[in-house]
Amino acid sequence: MISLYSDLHENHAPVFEFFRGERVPCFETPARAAFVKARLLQAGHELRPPHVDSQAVLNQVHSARYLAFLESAWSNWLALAPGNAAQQPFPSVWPVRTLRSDVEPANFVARLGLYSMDNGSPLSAGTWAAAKAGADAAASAAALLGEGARAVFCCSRPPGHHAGADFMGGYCFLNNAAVAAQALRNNGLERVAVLDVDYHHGNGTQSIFYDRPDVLFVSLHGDPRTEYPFYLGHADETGEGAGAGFNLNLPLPAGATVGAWFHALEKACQRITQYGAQALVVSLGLDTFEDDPISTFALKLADFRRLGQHLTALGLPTVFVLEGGYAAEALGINAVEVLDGFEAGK
Ligand code: SP5
Ligand code: ZN
Repeated sequence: MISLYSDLHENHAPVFEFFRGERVPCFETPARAAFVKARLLQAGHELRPPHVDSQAVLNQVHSARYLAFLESAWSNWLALAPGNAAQQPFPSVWPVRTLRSDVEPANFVARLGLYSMDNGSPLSAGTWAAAKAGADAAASAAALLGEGARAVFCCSRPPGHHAGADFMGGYCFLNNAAVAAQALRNNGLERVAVLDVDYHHGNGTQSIFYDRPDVLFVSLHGDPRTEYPFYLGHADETGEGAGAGFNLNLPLPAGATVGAWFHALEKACQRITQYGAQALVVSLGLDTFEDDPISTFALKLADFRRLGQHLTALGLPTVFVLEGGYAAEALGINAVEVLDGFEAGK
């Protein structure tokens, strides 16, 4: 399987996040993708750089003002104070309910809050370049499928599935899975399915396609009553308008068994088959792993191979996009196990 990889991800190096009011080391690190890259090479996978500019597709899935903000954010932050290069900015105020989000403030931190769902996605010097390289990988993967590839893996970070049309969050800035799905649509496929198996609900991807029947979004994840992102991902979210019936959430309680997880996966796969998807985008989060430091599911190495086998049985051209997974050393082994399970079939 071809894997797409760019060193530019290293330039997005978040230092801290917040946990219960304390600054703690950020779980989303450059080492994550380095471990995956190393394991891909060790297992004999071919690595290529992204070769397609995603800008036109980004303009379809994200708002113009959000993209303009994100691209200029670091230079605007540096312009605020001479010492800012050594600090990473966090938002501290958000336009929740009754407050206006249509008027963009001039104040940088106020704009950061306008375009953020949490204070857990620190910006760094290379955030735009890293995120753009990930989006380019997603667009490149779609192009390779158009040329006949059976499957392509985007070994990219930061992840993307929490990023909505006009906001960042959950370590995510640009929604790579949405870029892949939209690029496949642009290539002429009529029905594309996104299957999100990250521990956390893919709120950004869901919201981008919520009113559209041409991209089915299916997600299995920790129940948002107790798990991040908390404010989306319930079973009663089924789509709206023309998209009614084209969104399927399969939340599982924190601590759910591996058996329950695979039962939900089977339901997800049945829905994708019934939909008649012509291609599949997998938001491949591996934070369902038993040793993940921020999650509560219990998948083991062999379960990731089994996941790959279930996905290949769908018989669809498939783009895999790396999302979460914070047991960094195991991440590469687990990710490649999914890909090898997919390639080996049943
Ligand atoms: C892409 C992705 O997986 N994003 C996840 C973002 C989660 N952010 C909130 C993390 C909360 C961490 N809680 C730490 C619990 C440690 N016991
Ligand atoms: Zn996650």
